[in-house]
Amino acid sequence: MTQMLLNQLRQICGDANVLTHDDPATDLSPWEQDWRKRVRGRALAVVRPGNTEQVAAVVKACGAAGTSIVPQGGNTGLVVGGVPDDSGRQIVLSMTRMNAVRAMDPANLTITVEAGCVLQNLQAAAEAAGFLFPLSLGAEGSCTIGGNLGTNAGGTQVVRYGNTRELCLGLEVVTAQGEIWHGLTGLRKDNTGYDLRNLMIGSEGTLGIITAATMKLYPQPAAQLTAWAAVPSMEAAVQLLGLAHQRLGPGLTGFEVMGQFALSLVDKHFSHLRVPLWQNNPWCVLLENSDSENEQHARNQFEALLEAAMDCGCVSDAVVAESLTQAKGLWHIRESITLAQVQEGLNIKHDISIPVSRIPTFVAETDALLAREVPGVRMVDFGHLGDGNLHYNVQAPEGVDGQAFLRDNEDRVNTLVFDQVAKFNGSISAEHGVGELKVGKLPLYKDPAALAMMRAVKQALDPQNILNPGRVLT
Ligand code: FAD
Ligand code: 2HG
Ligand code: ZN
Repeated sequence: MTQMLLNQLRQICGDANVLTHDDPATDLSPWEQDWRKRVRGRALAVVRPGNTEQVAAVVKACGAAGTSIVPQGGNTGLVVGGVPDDSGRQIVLSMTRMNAVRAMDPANLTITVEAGCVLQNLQAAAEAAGFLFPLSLGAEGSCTIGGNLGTNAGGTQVVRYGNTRELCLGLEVVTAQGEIWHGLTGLRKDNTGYDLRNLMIGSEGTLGIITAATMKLYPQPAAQLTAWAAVPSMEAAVQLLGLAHQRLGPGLTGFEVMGQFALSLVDKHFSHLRVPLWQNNPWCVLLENSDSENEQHARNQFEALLEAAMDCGCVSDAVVAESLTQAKGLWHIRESITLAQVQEGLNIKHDISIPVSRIPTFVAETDALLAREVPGVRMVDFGHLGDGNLHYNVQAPEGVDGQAFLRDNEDRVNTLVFDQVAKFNGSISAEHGVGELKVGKLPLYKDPAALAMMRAVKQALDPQNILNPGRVLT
């Protein structure tokens, strides 16, 4: 039966695009291991379709054989959602060969790309045509638009442009039955029934396989400036955010907060990056101003904002990047925190959202609870403060082995943090998704009526449970 399925898959996609463990020269670990190296699965095969019809035929063949499918893009997900389990019976459907830009419609301000298109290539295609595709995140050199849609990724421009969902106008999807939904309309208005596009986005490969998407384009800003500000407290950071909204309006395209310990890890592991102002300040903020007039206008606005912020005491020191290279350098420091944390050792990640106004109290209270529960624990706090989204990550105490720390503490640390998140009316996953990592916790924190509707949707669209089983819902 298994051999019959593999033969069918080879007929559909070609021998070279069905990789199995039978060939000792083929290393499947890039598809079987998650980015954080927390889980190593074992696939029956890695299948790499080249077009939508092949995806549909693969799904039909797998459905007939009762074999489940794990869709995968760049495999940069952080919640164990895109790698197979260890049964050796699932196939990984790698979308990376489907990476074409299919169409550009400048008048409609849209671009249509295949799901395996790497985010950076989509940004570059938009730029080459004189437009901006604003989705931006640290993994943009390897994540794909299919994975971004699958997880409804956020990133650093959400404060102005929204999550991936807000950037999408149409989808092409292969259903669990192997049918093709041709939904690449590019329409900004369409009230003909249930919103299937938004249902698919953020479903983490459990409801359908996204094969292509029509995404929104924006005019490029006339000028873009970046500032790095030291702030004396999280309260001050929130105050600065309010001022930035007031003074910059829609020009505010990025507002990131970074805690001192998070920056110290970048300094320790990537000392060549020259992190500014971190040593004497508990928090730093990275702000971006995208101006529709010109650079001088942007600079004047920024300087006026920082002056006002210093007057009211919410900024203690600041630098404004003098060039694009300097600005990129500042962003690179911000995007290096995740990698610096990897260098420091295994850690417990929390990707949470809380109403912005309540973040300072949340952090103060939860830091104190954690310090009492796990003495010596080191907090790697950073993230998208403009969206109320914190990466509230917990690193083992100095000198404690990461593996042992996770084994002894992960569950109770998660429970402590998630209980606090619930108390503050927040979400236990702001932008990374649920995957397998949070699937056990979701029923404890999601509204029961919402959870029941989610189960009903899954049952209706994928009654055989062949699309990414065990992720999002169990
Ligand atoms: P994968 O990891 O391959 O898959 C992710 C999920 O989507 C899986 O459940 C998979 O089954 C599903 N999927 C993949 N392709 C499809 C498809 N075609 N159809 C249906 N389902 C599919 N996330 C943020 O939101 N904001 C950030 O700022 C951010 N920064 C990151 C920085 C780093 C250094 C890293 C490593 C990750 C970061 N992420 C961030 C997490 C990650 O979610 C994103 O990188 C990205 O959205 C995942 O895309 P991918 O192509 O790698 O997807
Ligand atoms: C980011 O904002 C990513 O850099 C990764 O979402 C967050 O490493 C993390 O916890
Ligand atoms: Zn993030």
